[in-house]
Amino acid sequence: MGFLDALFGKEKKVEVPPFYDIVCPFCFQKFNPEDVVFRASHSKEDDEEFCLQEDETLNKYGDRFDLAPLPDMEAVIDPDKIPFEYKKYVDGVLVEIVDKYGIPTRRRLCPKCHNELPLTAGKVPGNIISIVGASQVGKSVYMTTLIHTLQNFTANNFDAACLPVSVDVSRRFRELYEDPIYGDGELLTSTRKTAKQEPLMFQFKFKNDQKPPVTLVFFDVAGEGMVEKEYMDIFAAHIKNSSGILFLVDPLQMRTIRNKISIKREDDLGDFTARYDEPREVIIGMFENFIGNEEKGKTNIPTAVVITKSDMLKILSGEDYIKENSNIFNNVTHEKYFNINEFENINGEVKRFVEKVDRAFVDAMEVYFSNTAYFAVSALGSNPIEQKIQSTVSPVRVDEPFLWLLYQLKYIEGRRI
Ligand SMILES: Nc1nc2c(ncn2[C@@H]2O[C@H](COP(=O)(O)OP(=O)(O)OP(=O)(O)O)[C@@H](O)[C@H]2O)c(=O)[nH]1
Ligand SMILES: [Mg+2]
Ligand SMILES: [Zn+2]
Repeated sequence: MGFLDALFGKEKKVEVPPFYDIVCPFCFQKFNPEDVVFRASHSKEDDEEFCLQEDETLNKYGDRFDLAPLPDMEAVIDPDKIPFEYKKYVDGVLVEIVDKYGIPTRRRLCPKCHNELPLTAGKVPGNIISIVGASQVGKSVYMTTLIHTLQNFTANNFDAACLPVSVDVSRRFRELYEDPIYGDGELLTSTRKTAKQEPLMFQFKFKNDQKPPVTLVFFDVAGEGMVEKEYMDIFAAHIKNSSGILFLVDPLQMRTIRNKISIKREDDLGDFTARYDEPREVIIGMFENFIGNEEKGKTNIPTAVVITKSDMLKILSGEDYIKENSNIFNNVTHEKYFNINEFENINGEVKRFVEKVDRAFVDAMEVYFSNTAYFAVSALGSNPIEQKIQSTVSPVRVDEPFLWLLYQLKYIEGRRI
């Protein structure tokens, strides 16, 4: 045993912090678990403090999404007013209080917006993964196939399980995303800016208890809002408090590629995005709203640049852009470890491709993001015709950028295989 080992004890225990800061998955403000407030679990008509009442804070939150005010509800209790012996802590986190009527409540609310927090908030590290990108780049479809793949394949490949945090999340994911795409072969309508954005939360839990679980918060933003100041005011907080960013770029939205593909397609029937914003505008929108305020005007949040709809690039193979036998078109499975050789190949190839077709975009990425890597995915595996998926959904490389983020966040190990 070496001198240092002897001094510090060989098995140096990793200190687990007693709690984690909570980032509210609704309004994205960050706070200490001690600062939560509670919703009473009952009401008393003759008590002004405990009668059913309007929750102005919660209504103000709903207002941003044009939601009608909610009916009167149970009182909000500030735990500061509760004596210590009436508070219950689990793993260092305040989880329950008993009110003056002796009735307990476990409904923890965000102090800033009064939405109810998930059970795990503050107990395990929460990681918001933001999916950003211009209008119609494929954010909603990608999120759907990514979550589907994580639940059905990836989790198992990494000795983990990926489960929705609540029955409500499970139902919403199935009804709004999974069933239309996997069941009916229908595409989704463009995500509306004004619709209330409820995050989809999943728990990625390793079978090895020593590894902390990861709470993943997916947020499906509306692309049309990404370049608008007002919309970004709300979402800047969310992106800023993310642990990782998936920055989606549609090759069909890059001018050079767009022209090439539209000539080559001739009378192919497949869908072709009509609306498009240059991906650089999304960076500028993000810069104005949060990156500009970061140290040195740069963000160090790991950011995966993900080229979507890679199936469309097949049309270009033969050109000097992409070879027919390119890695981009082959699905790969990362198992147990993040495969670093495979990663380096794809990162190099995709980055060279983007440099060729949109040098200015790569330059902008380099100026504002300090930790990036490049990927290419096809969420569907083929091009839909008239908003209908033609064959079974067969995603290509969809979980790779996500696994790179987990690797960057040190949840999984990387190996040269
Ligand atoms: N060829 C091909 N087309 C795709 C793929 N994924 C998405 N698309 C096409 O892109 C369109 C837009 O996808 P969405 O996921 O709805 O795009 P979005 O980024 O959520 O768009 P907004 O909600 O408007 O911001 C779909 O209707 C499909 O036509 C893919 O993997 N391959
Ligand atoms: Mg969408
Ligand atoms: Zn909140």
